[in-house]
Amino acid sequence: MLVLGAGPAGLVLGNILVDRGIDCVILERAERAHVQTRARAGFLAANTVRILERHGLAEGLHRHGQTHSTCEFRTEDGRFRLDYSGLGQGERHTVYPQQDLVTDLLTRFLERGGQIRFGTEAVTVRGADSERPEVAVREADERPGLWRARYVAGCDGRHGAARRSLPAGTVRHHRDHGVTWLGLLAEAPPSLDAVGYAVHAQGFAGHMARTSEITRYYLQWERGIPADAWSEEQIWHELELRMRATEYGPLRRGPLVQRAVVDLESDVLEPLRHGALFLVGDAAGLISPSAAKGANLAVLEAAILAPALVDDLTTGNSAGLDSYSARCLTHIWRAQEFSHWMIGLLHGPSGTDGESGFHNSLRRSRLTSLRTSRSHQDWFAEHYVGV
Ligand code: RFL
Repeated sequence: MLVLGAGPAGLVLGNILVDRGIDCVILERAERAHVQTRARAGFLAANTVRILERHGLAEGLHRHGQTHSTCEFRTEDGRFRLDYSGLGQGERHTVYPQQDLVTDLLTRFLERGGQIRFGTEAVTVRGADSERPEVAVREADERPGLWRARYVAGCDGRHGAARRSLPAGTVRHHRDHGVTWLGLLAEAPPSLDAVGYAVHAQGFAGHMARTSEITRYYLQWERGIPADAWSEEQIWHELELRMRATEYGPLRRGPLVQRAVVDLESDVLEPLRHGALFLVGDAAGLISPSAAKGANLAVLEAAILAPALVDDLTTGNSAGLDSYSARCLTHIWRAQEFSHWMIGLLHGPSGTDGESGFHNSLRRSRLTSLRTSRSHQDWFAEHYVGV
């Protein structure tokens, strides 16, 4: 079995396969240090934690992660909080930085006897319609190489080799939401004990804890402007303005140690299986970070694919592989729907969404409904923390 990419998808898949005795090699383009320090997600859904527990992969997140269940909305009509542990299915998030999860998964994979080749870039997947597909690679020393396996899992993200190797006729549903965020990591403790969503005439601002010393902030950003265009002082000033710090308290400032411009885009590929090639995680579908679903979907899809591969490779039962694409697409589209709804909740009009007054009033009405309607809050909680 060949797995392309050592992100959450590839490492969860690799761990389950190796644990079940399947011979599995992960090919990873980056070096180990890079993979273990790439800061991205942090909010793990309750179901993600259950999956990781079931496969003996949750020790680190239980030891160092923090449970979290409150979000706060700050708008022109005041602020309100939702404690979603008392709503919907009564579930919580676990906050655990993605790079720490990836480090745990990698350590466990190697302990279980899995093989991983860092610095090895998959270039193309050939022969997916055969019983012996092959992956052409660029090895760490730049020399070309070739790997063969019964199956290939494309867990190599949106720009990976799996996507580039898909046959004609693969459908890619794509949406550019017309909104851009500046993602920031501050070396500063969280400023509030909740996820903060600020809706402001100047644009959206967000606050999300990562650890007791690191906080993620987001600032809605003009597309095309580079991440370093503003000074730290300008950024903190804008965050405080949009988060209404004069009314609700100052932000705890610290050096901004990471800045990344993220154009909010979504796509879904259909189908997710092409013969012996399977798409998993961001390679299967990209989801905007507005509802923190990407890493959770990646883990879920890997946990659906792994037992199906084990069944096929050990007993010849291919039913799980046959239904992989349809099963995952159901989850992916539900997450996309919620994520899309969140974008509408948090932003002003964009692109072709039409006249601003109409859109703004809709958004305000949506927020009022969320503040006042218990059934709307239950719906929100179920989708916000679930995948
Ligand atoms: P990854 O994590 O991108 O890993 C893919 C791996 O494949 C390697 N690779 C290749 N290897 C070999 N050959 C090639 N040709 C290759 N091309 C690429 C890469 O080096 C990498 O190691 O994909 P995966 O595993 O599918 O996991 C997806 C998640 O990483 C992603 O969805 C999340 O980070 C999205 N996301 C969030 N998701 C959440 O669930 N909760 C969050 O709070 C959250 N916050 C975020 C996020 C994404 C963000 N960005 C950067 C868009 C916050 C941000 C700012």
